[in-house]
This record gives sequence, structure tokens and C-alpha cells, in this order.
Amino acid sequence: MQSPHYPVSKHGDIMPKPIYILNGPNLNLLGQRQPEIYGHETLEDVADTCAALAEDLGLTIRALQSNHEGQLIDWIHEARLKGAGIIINPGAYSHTSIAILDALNTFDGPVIEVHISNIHKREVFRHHSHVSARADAVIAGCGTEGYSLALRRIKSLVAA
Ligand code: CA2
Repeated sequence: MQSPHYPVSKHGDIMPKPIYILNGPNLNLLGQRQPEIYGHETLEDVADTCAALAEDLGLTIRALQSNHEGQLIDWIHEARLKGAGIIINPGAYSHTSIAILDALNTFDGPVIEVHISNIHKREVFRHHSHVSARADAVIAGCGTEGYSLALRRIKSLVAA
């Protein structure tokens, strides 16, 4: 009998619920500006790397980016129904958005917060993240590799 928790592909295979990989404002410019802080990889490169790793791990991903707070919140709400976990780099909303924290608090699965740069080594206004109050793990300063690290960790958390 098929699990009611998993969608079924057109071939009849059970598809695991995706891990949502959400990126916030300005991260669409990754690889185009400030490589000394954010590196040379584009967000598309990051999504490709995550998709390949996810396949190795037996996971699926849904990688999304928006410059708009409300859109990120809508995707978190979508993940409540359709997602197994959330990896989120909220960008500057990390430091300002109680609304994103509230949305994440409605999500039952694991949440991992990723920052490409080490926010604690930067300006004081970047040191605090509202999202960290919900995150099961926080990865900062590992460059874009942080997304792969988060995917490996979330694999352990969804399996637990
Ligand atoms: O280190 C991170 O990943 C940040 O979340 C990135 C945010 C920043 O506001 C946070 O404090 C830390 C900024 C994203 C801006 O991304 C750009 C990428 C390339 C070029 C310009 C901006």
C-alpha cells in the first residue's frame, strides 16, 4: 500500500516530499557582485549542486529565490503541506523579519538556516538573526558549500 504522505510520479514511483531551499533578497545576484564575500558561484550553480547531491542522498529539492518577504512566507506555507524540510538563507530578512520567523514556527519539519558569509565576523547589525530562534541548525561562513552541508544534515534529520 502506498503511503498517503508521498506524492506518486507518473510512473507510479513514490516521490519523497521535497526539501525546500529558499533564498531571500539579492541572492539572485550571487556570483555577479562582491565575490570576495559571496564567492564566484551563481545561485543556479548552487541549485545544480544541491540537485545532484539530493539525488545521491535520495532526496528531492525545490530551490526558490525571491526578493519579496511575502513570497518567501507563501513558500514556507506551501512547505507546511508539501515539504519534508526547509533550508533557508533569508538574506537581510534574517536580521529584520519576525514575519518569516512566525511562518517558520508553523512548519513542523526540520529547518536549517544558511549564511554564505560569517555574519558574526561582519557588521554588528548582521550578528542577530530572528530566524535562528526557529532553526534546528545554523551554518555560516562556509561559502556556498553551506547549502550542501545543510542538505546532508537535513537528510539525517528527516530520517530520524
Ligand atoms: O551571508 C549570507 O548569506 C547573507 O544572508 C547574505 C545577505 C546578507 O544581508 C546577510 O547579512 C548575510 C545578502 C545577500 C546579498 O547577496 C548578494 C550576492 C551577490 C552580490 C550582491 C549581493
